[in-house]
Parts: sequence; C-alpha cells; structure tokens
Amino acid sequence: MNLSEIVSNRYHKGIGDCSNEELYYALLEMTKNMAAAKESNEGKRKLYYISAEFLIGKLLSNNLINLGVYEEVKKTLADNGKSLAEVEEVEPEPSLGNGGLGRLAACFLDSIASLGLNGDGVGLNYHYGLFKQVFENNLQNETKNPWIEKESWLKKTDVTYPIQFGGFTLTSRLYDIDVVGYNNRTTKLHLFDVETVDESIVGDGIDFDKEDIAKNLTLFLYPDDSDDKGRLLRVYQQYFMVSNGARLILDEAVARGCNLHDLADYAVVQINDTHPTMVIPELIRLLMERGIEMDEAIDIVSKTCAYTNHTILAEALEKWPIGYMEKAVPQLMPIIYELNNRVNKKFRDKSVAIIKDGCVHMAHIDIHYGFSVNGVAYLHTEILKNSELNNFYKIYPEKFNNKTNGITFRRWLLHSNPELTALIESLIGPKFKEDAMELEKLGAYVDDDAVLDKLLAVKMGNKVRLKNYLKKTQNIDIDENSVFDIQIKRLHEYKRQQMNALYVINKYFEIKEGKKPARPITVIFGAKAAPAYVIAKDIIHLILCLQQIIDNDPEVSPYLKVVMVENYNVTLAEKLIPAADIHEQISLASKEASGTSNMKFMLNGALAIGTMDGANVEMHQFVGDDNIYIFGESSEDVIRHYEKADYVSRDYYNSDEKIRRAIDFIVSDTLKSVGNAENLERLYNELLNKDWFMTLPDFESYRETRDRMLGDYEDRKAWAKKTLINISKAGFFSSDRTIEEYNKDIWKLN
Ligand code: 7GP
Repeated sequence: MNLSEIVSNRYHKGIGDCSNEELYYALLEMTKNMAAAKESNEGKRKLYYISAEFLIGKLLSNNLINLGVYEEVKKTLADNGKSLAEVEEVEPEPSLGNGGLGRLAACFLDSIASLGLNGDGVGLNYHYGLFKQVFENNLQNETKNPWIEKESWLKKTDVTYPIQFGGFTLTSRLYDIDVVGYNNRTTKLHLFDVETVDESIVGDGIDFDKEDIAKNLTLFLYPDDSDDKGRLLRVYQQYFMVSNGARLILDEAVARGCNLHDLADYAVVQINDTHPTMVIPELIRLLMERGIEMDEAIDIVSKTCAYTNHTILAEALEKWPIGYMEKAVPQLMPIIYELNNRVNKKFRDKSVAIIKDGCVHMAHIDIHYGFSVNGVAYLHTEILKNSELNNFYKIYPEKFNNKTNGITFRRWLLHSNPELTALIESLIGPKFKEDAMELEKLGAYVDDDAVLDKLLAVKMGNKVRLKNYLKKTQNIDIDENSVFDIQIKRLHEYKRQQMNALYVINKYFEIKEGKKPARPITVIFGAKAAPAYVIAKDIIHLILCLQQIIDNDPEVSPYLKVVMVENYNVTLAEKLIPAADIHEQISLASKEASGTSNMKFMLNGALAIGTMDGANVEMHQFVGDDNIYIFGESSEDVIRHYEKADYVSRDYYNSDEKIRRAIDFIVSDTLKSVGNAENLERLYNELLNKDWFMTLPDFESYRETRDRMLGDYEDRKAWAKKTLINISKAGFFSSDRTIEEYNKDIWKLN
C-alpha cells in the first residue's frame, strides 16, 4: 500500500487533511511494511553484534533513504502542502544509547545491512533509555526519557526465554527492529525485554526501587552505579542480555543445521566492550547443559567470540566483585572459577588472572577466551598492545588487531546534509553514495573558486537551519555570521570540555580588555554527564554559568556567545554537525580511543582543532598539517607523565598568568552570582590540586592554535579549500570500510 492508501485506510481522509502526527504513523506503517517485505541477509555463518547500547537515532528518514523512496515521499507530502522535515519532528528518538560506543553500533548495523552481510544486533529494550537531560538553575537534572509508544519501530516476536538468576527466574520477550540496508536487504536489531517490567515504579527524576529486578530490569541504560544495589542491577542487566543472546544464537544455529560441535562455523559473536562479556561463560554453560564436555565447550566458544575494546581508561575496564556475581548469577561462577584456574595454571604472571583482588575482570575473560581483540583506531590499538594490555599482547600477539572506526555516510551526509550531498553529486556524480572513496575526486576542485563559493553557501545555509532549529526548539538565539565552534560528546574530564571553558574565560577577559575578535564567536557544547559523575556535572554547571554571564554582559556578548544545548542526542547532532565551522577534538592524548564525531564533522566540511589522539591521528595523516589544527603533548609524553607521576597542576597555575586568571574566575563573585559556590569551588580545587587529565599543560598551545585558527577563518577562500580537502579525504572513515575489515579479518562471513 502506498502512503495515500494507508492514510485513507487509517483516517478516512486525504494526506493534505492529516496532522503531522497522523502522517508520521502512516509513514511508520508504510515503512515497516516495506522493510518487512525485503529479504533478510543470509548465509551459513552469522554475526551477532552484542552491545549494551544501540544509539540508532530517529529511523523514518534513514529508512526512507535506504529504501530508495525518500524523494518520492517528500514530493508526495509537498504536493499536499506537507513537509517531511516537520513530520519527522514527531518521531521520538529511541533512547537506547549513551555515546560513541552506541552510535558506532548503530552505524555498524547500517553497514552490515547495506553490505548484505548476515549479521544482527543483540541488546536490551530499555523503556526509559538513558536519562533525558534538563537544565535548572544552571545544573543538569535527569528525568526519564520514554520513547516507546503504542505504535513504534518495535515488532513483538514469539521468542521468549526463562532467564534464571540467583533465587528467581524472569521470562524474557524479544522485540525486533528491522534495519534496512541501502538499496539492499535487511538485518535485525534484537532487543530483549522482561515481561514483568513496570514503568510506573519510576517517580520524579530517575529514582526507583533498585532491588525490584522483575520490574526495573529494562527501565534504564546504565542505571546509577554509585551504590551496591545499582552495581548489582547492572550485573543483572548484563546477564539478562547475554543469556537471551546466547540462547538465540544457539537456537538459530541449530535451526540452520549446526550440531553445536561446529558452532564456530555458524556463529561469530562480537563483544562490544565488556558489558556483554558474560556471554562467554554463558555459552559454555549452555553448551554443557546440552551435553558437551567442558574442554570442548570452552574450545568452541573461544573460536566463536571476539572482543572490541573502546577505552583505555582504567576505571572503565569493568570488574565485578565476586560477591555480586555469586548473588546474581551463581550458575556462572563455577565456570568462571574454572576459566580462571586454567589461566593461573598456564601463566605465572598474576596480572593476567581473571579473578584478582576479589573481582572478576571482564576484559581478561574476553582476551583469554576470545579469538580476536581489537582497538578502534591505530593509536589506540598500539597503546593497547604496548602499554595498557601489554601483558596480554606478549601472550597472544596474534589475537590483537586494529579496526579504525567509521560512520555511515547514509545518515551523516545523505540524510543530515542534503545540500552538501547535492553539491558533491553535481561535481562527481552519485557513485560516492556507495563507494565513499569516490570522494577523493573532489580533490580536482580545491582551486575552483566557483565550487569553493558554493561550498561556503552550503555551510551558510546549514548555519541558518541550525539557528532556526535552536530558536524553535530551545529558544536560543545564535548569529549565523559568527564562527560556529562546536564540541559535542559525552561529558568527561579526559575529553576536556573544561579546557574549552577555560579558553572561553580567557576570551571573555581579552574582549573586556578591548581585544575584540575579527568576527563574533559562538561556542556550542552538547553533552550529558553520568548522573553520579560529580565533577562532570560541575563542568556543565560552569559552562551554563558562563553562558548566562556572557549573555548578560553587553561588553562581551556582541563578540562571544556560549551555548550549551539541552539533552544533546542524535537528532541534535544531525543539525549541529553540518553547521559547524570548527570542531573540538581536544582529549588528552592517549585517552580518546577513536572518536567518531571527528569523522562526521570532517565529512561535513568543518575543520578540527585537536590533539594527536584517537582517529585524529589518521585524519591528520590524510589531510596533512595544513588542513587540521593539531596542538598539545603527544601520547608518549602523556604516558610518561603518568609513569613518573611528575605532573603538578599548581605549577602551571603559579607560573602562567592567563591560566591563573581563568581558574580564579571560576570562583569569582561574578560566577558565584549565577552559580553555586559548592560546585564551582569543587571544580576549582580539582583543577588546581589534581587535574588528572592534564588540562593546564596543553592550555597555552591550545589557546594559541585556536586563536590562529580564527585568524585563518577570515581568509574565506583558503578556509573553504581546507574544508573541501577534508571532505575529499573522508572516504576512509566510512563504516562500510570498517565493516569490510571486520569481515575480512574476524567474522569471515560470505
Ligand atoms: C567510545 C570512545 O570513548 C570513543 O573514543 C570511540 O570512538 C567510541 O567508543 C566507539 O569506539 N567509548 C564509549 O562510548 C564508552 O566507553 C561506555 O562508553 C559507557
């Protein structure tokens, strides 16, 4: 059925007489039917990408694009006086992820479907997802973020399993979302839920009874883990995800002819960070339940599972106290003890043990009992091999490999930046839509003035679009003639939003002193802080206070504006990225595994200011010194500082006047007039006495580089040329390339 038939069936009227809401549900129905009619990817061996997060974003437009009917639908609506963009606004954004790891999983599903590979995603159906961020009194507050409506992309299936925990059993239910490939076939995102989940137990904010597992299990992604109950809940969630996943994997494999002994010929499991690690002992347990001896079960599972590491931050490498595991999943513990015994017998090096200091080290299970370990950018993998996981690398050099991240160009160019897409197509034809390396052909135009002018015009159009969107949705005013300088990512000290804030403070003082920038600057932040991450929330507080102070200062506001967008999510990213002139990739070198927003900005013609960290290293290699603004200490220097413990932040405060002035401002009367002394003083003390992520040593080179960049911006032609070079070199960062590498080296699907 086409749109007007569905509309007439549902509402007994024509398209032109429908509300945007009605049209959205009609399009949802149409798109779901079209997706269901497509063939799903097939093959003997099947990939299961298990992940706690899938940050899929709104699906309507992307599905229409991938189904090849976007233009047609847009036109039908326009012919009836309706706008697809406005209909899209009705769609709630699924709240199934947090940051880069989750968005990567979503890009991967798009590429897996588009490349026709036999692979599905497996995760959880969180009803309230990550929290929704609201600002009050310049502070982040958290509320629930419901996204599942009566009609949604979810399809209820008949698949249910009894999942056993210590002392009780819960019945699961599988919901599927069809993932539509580009002009191709479909794969599935399998989301498990618990039948007894009860949304009503959450009151104001995000508080609920953390012990009522039957009711709370699939309410929130990453429930607050600052207490025992919260941490235990995470273990319950993780086990629920993997036990369901493992059963599904075995059932599907058997249905395709697997006799379990040959499971590795039928299934490969990609473990996305350590949240799904328990799939290894769980698969072993289930195989043993089905009559396979332990030795063989371990061998089979080790040939089936592969692990991706997304962070080297020690505090992010999960370890669970044995007591939690004994309580939540006692049936797994005999297996984990046995896996640990085998490791201890084989290796004298205690650092590689699975159980240490009373905790189960999840990554250690993955490395010993998986066949592949990969990092997500060149530098990150090198650091894993040579320092962070060096003891493992010495044992299993053959397991380690790099898979530099990528992004799907369908969403991050075709969908989010149609004007740029059209310009590119007018220059090099449509082939880049399937083969991203075709973008290299844009290199022929870097000295073509007419093309550069068009590129600048596209950027201006996107800046105006963002301006209108922010006005409409958040009542924020920005000036399209200012430079848009954007930092959007999870709030974390290692990503150093605080350094960006210090730059803003320094600029504020310069303007007060009469040193005005050539053109107004708009500094935009988007970030959520984990609810229990105190300093991260203090940094948000600082930024919001700066926003207010500067807005209300007539001396400064004509030249500088700070904007922290509320509830940053995929939908906002799609508007922000095409409009950016400058993007901030300023993590402390060695700490950002890859970054993926850096790739999105590059593709959309923004220039990076960044450290030699994560995938910035590869971006720099492709575009060369002239087309990216690199600053700061190298990862080797940083690693050495940590080894020697020789960094003292107060030394920088004492010896650098600009730094001192900026840090003192945090606790000034000016800021305290709009902020809370407690939050501001805590942050001030943190920077002065600890600064674990070394903001201050990089500040001067950051400031100098960013100022130089603003100067360069004034030569509009030269700037446009740099952006075109960035776009032309972005092809490598397509997730199609990444997925092809995973497949060639790890999954080996045909
Ligand atoms: C992120 C890394 O921080 C980012 O550098 C990388 O690009 C991305 O994974 C995809 O590989 N990690 C996370 O999002 C993360 O660790 C856990 O989330 C809560």
